[in-house]
Formats: sequence, C-alpha cells, structure tokens
Amino acid sequence: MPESSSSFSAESYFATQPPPPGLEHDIEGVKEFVRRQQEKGRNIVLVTSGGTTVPLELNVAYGQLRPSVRFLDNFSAGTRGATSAEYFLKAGYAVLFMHRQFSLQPFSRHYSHSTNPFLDFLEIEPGVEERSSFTASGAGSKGSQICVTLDKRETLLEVLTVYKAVHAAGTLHTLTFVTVNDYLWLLRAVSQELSVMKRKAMYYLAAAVSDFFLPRQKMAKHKIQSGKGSLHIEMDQVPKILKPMVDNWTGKDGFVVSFKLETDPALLIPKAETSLQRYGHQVVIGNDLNRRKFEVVFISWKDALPSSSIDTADSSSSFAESWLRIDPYDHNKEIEEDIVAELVKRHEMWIAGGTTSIKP
Ligand code: PAZ
Repeated sequence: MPESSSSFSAESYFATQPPPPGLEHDIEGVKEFVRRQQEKGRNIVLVTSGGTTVPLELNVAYGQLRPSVRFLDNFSAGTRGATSAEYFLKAGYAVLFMHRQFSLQPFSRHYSHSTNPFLDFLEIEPGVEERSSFTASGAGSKGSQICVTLDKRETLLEVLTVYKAVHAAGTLHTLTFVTVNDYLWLLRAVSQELSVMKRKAMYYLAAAVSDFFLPRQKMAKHKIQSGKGSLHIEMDQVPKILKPMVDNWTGKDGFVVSFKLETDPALLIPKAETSLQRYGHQVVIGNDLNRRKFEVVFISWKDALPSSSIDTADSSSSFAESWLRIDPYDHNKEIEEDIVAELVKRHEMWIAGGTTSIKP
C-alpha cells in the first residue's frame, strides 16, 4: 500500500497499479530482439520518447480499459527521441524505441503530417489514354502513375534508403505507451530484459514523464459530470523510478542518461546535479524548453571524464558540466547528432571500464 495518501514508492506503485494488457506480449518481442542483437554483438540503446498522459477517469468497456475522455498530458512531440534514434542507428546501435503512441518516429518524422505532409510532394502522371482528358475525378484511373516532386527526390531517397536498410538489418524495435502507468510498467520490464546486455546497454530517457497521477483506486468510474461547479482533483506523486532502475532493474551495469527539462534557466544545473547525486547514474542532459533545439548541458561525474572534455568544474564539486551548442539558424544541423556522438564516446569508455559508475 502507499506510504501516505500522496506518495508511492516504486514497490508500492507496482503492487497497487495494474499492468497494461499488452505487457507480456511486448516483452516477448523485446526478449527476441535482445537475443538477436546479442548474437550480432551489437550495443543496444533504449530510447524513450514523447509525453505520458494521466487519465482522470476510468472507461472500462467490454472488459477492457479504454482511453478516457479527460486526461492531463505532458509536453513532447517526440522530436528529441525520434531524431536521436536515427543517429544511434547510424552509429551502429540497435534501438529499442519506446514512444508515446502517434508521436514522432525515426524516419517517418521527416514527413510529419503537420510540417511536411507527404501528399504535398507526390505528383500524378496521367496514363497515356487519359492525357488529353485528365480531371480531378479521373485521378487514379487506369494507367496513372504516382511520382515524387523532383526537388524532394534526393532527400526522400536518402531517408528511404536508410529506413529500408534498418528494416533489413532488424536493428529497430518499436514499443508504444500512452499513460504514465503504461510507461512505468514497460520501462521496468524492458530494463530488466536489457540488463543481460550488461555494459553494452544504454538507457536514453528523453520521454516527458508526468510527475503526478491519479491512482486507479481514486479514479471516477465514468466520465466526470459537470454541473457541480469547479473540479478539484488531488493527485499523487509518481514514484521516483530512476533509483530502482539504476540499482536493480538494469543490474547496475547499464549506461543511464536522463533528461531534465526546465523553463527557469537558473534551476537547470542545480536540478540536474541533484538528480545525479540522488540516483547515481551516468549523465543528466539539461535542456531549457525554449533553447532545447540548439543548446543542452551535460552534467556528469567529474572523475568519469578526461579533463579536456569538461567546460566548468568547480574543484570542490563532484560534477562536471559541458555545454553543447549549435547555430540556431542552421536548419540543416540537428543537435541530436552531437548529443549522440558525445554519448557514444562516453559509452565506449564505460564499456571499456574506464569510468566509475557509482557516485563517490
Ligand atoms: O520531444 P521534444 O523534442 O519536443 O522535447 C524533448 C524533451 C524536452 C521532452 C526532452 O529533451 C526532455 O527534456 N525530456 C525529459 C523531460 C522531463 O524532465 O520530464
């Protein structure tokens, strides 16, 4: 049971909140994926991506829990996760991509329906017999061909070639979550499966996870009715799962990278340092909501890095701070390319056993 009405430990959370229905099936798929990658000697990275929802009411129909009418959401389009996944694949990693249903995914993200709808760069070439009498209503009739607008061809070919190669190699496996409950159960089970990879596993936790939730026991059974004036909901705190993840689920060997998102720049470094101190993992990447596309800061243990890669290190502190910045006006450059390159370098050192894992 919860320790108090508003605080759950990870243990009490999993003892009282039910697992999502597809969990066992998902884990079978992960087991098989991990086995294949192990055989090939590849490193695996788990990338979490997108925001979690917190349903405010239950909707049980036909014996199954279905999406509720009202829920709280966490901000994230899934750009960081989907983009990073592509760069990890390029670096030779196998990727377990655990993302919010319908958020951006590697490769297809380039053709998002809102920013670059794919129908806009397809053209219809009428068939021979229709050329003289082509109308909108005749589109798609006998002999018509679809082709890609000339100026989009090169980029599409590049994306498609890598996408097909990744599929053929079987190095990308996708899992979805919607609610914070789905996310927590899936994260625990996937981390436990990945722990067999020992140091060759990286955990890249870019998803935006809710800090508050409504336990199943406190949720309204049906859609909350209006008519009683304002709505008051008291939410419980989501358990801090990084500690059990680092100490137990990953078997202490995994290279764990978490993200810290803030809107007050003054909080970014102190909160990232507190997180590292509290959970004892390897790296916290801090990002300011409004600058995240062109600036991030890596906070890690000072003794885990060569001094040349540290920007700021107060001699009395155990933490090292290094900033990554790109030109905000260069639309051909993605900061994830540099984030992933830096992490791959650090993960190699970690695998070679050249760094310390646990906080001093
Ligand atoms: O998905 P996106 O690119 O729009 O945003 C990425 C992000 C800001 C959600 C991610 O970089 C991040 O900081 N994730 C952790 C958020 C948190 O502190 O819960």
